[in-house]
Amino acid sequence: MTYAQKSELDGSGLSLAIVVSRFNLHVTGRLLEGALAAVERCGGPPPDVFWVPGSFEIPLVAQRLARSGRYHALVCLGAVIRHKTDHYEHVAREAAGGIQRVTLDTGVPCIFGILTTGNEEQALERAGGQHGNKGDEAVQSAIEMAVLLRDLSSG
Ligand code: INI
Repeated sequence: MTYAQKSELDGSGLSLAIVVSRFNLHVTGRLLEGALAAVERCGGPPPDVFWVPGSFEIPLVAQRLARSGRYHALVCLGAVIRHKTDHYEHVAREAAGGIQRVTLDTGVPCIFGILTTGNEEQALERAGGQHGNKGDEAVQSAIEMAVLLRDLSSG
């Protein structure tokens, strides 16, 4: 069994799309920056970027893009932050479930790069702060999955 180190990830020849939520833009903009930097570092072509109003809307656009056949993997970015009501719970649950459903229905890996945090500080810590950048990590997962599925198809 081999385990590819992150530095070995090779994004060349992979077509990626990023679906990113405008809600909590001060966080999601940083996730997108991290994601774009990761694609470039891994040698991938610039991904197509699609903005949606909120994380709840991500699965529908991901479904359309996955069905298009144009992409090896999708990266879904958002920031769901807890507030006083339970609205947060519904958005987070439906976004996660919808993204996984698109993955399993289409066979195109859709990476869950949506932060779900108890407050804004925790979100910023994971969007280029002391806990790294989950946008960057999401791209690494997307490339790893795209390469794995390509290898499985050719084997
Ligand atoms: N969308 C988010 O991406 N993050 C949130 O924290 C959030 N909260 O908490 O309300 C949020 N709501 C909007 C939602 O995604 C939809 O855009 C909206 O409900 C319209 O369908």
